Amino acid sequence: MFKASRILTVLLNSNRQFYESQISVEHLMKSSVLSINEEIKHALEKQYPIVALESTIITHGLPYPDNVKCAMSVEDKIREKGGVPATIAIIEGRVKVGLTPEEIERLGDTSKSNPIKTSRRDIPYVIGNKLNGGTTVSGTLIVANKMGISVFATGGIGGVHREGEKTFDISADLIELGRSQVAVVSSGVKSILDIPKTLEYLETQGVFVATYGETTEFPAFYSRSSGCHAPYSVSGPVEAAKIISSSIMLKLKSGMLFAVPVPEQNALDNREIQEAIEKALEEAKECKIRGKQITPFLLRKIWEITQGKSLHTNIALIENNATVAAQIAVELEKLRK
Ligand code: PSU
Ligand code: MN
Repeated sequence: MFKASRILTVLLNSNRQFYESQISVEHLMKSSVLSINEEIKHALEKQYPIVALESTIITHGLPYPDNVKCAMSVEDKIREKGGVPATIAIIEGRVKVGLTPEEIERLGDTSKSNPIKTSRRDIPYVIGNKLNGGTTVSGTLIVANKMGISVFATGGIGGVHREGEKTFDISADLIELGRSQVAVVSSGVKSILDIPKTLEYLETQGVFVATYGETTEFPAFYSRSSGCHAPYSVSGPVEAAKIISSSIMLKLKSGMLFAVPVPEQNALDNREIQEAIEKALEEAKECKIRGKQITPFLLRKIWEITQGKSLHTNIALIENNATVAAQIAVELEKLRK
């Protein structure tokens, strides 16, 4: 009896958390900084399995028009599995949850939209000046968390950069993951970063990290192996959903990272990609590229060096992560009902 009432209290609290986030969202909407499209509003109300998507991939990660094509195909992958995609971006100073195809096209044509790569610290500037912003993983996590969206798909998250101990270049993604009740599905982090330090930092921030599938080897984005191991490995969407649900019930309020290796047929040869990365890093050093410019710079260089191969792999892994995220979101909603 005692046990049952305790469980009920926990359940009520987790429901309350959902309503609390709704109340603050209503407040935000009145202030006109937030705009949720009708499909997402309906999905939130009905508790459909929503998957959040970031938009820096569109504005700074991939070149136009591949970026637009990719953003659309990723949404399709989510729908195919019964999920509802919510691409998040800032358009003319309003945070948009769920973009129309026209909005994706307009934002993606970056020579016209002039988007700002938007992490937490950039949000007030972009909104205050009514600009366009591609939200990074950290920027998107803030919005998804406020909306009560529990699953989020992307390609790769930011991390601790190589020589981070000297430069202090640690992505805001890691800190935001530590304080958002959202599960991110990604292909790990790129080996342009320091993967062991990134994993250590995630542990410090209290982020649950697991690989998805048979292995515990943490994937390195373009390739399936990094030589580093994640603390856990989950077998599939049902297990992932149970773990996410436990975190929500306990109101841990910290994020989770499910690292999905790029599908075998799309993986790049480890040596080839390492060479491309080394070359790109050298060029970045020569050109004195720093701060928020470094990730987009390296992505572009690697794409040039591999003659477009890395771009193909990048798109394939995002699509695959979207499929996995939708499957997890579907299982999670089953547990909530
Ligand atoms: N990794 C990619 N493609 C990307 C990014 C990372 O393979 O587009 C973007 C994501 O939006 C991520 C951001 O959140 O870069 C991290 O940037 P920084 O390292 O400046 O925090
Ligand atoms: Mn940085």
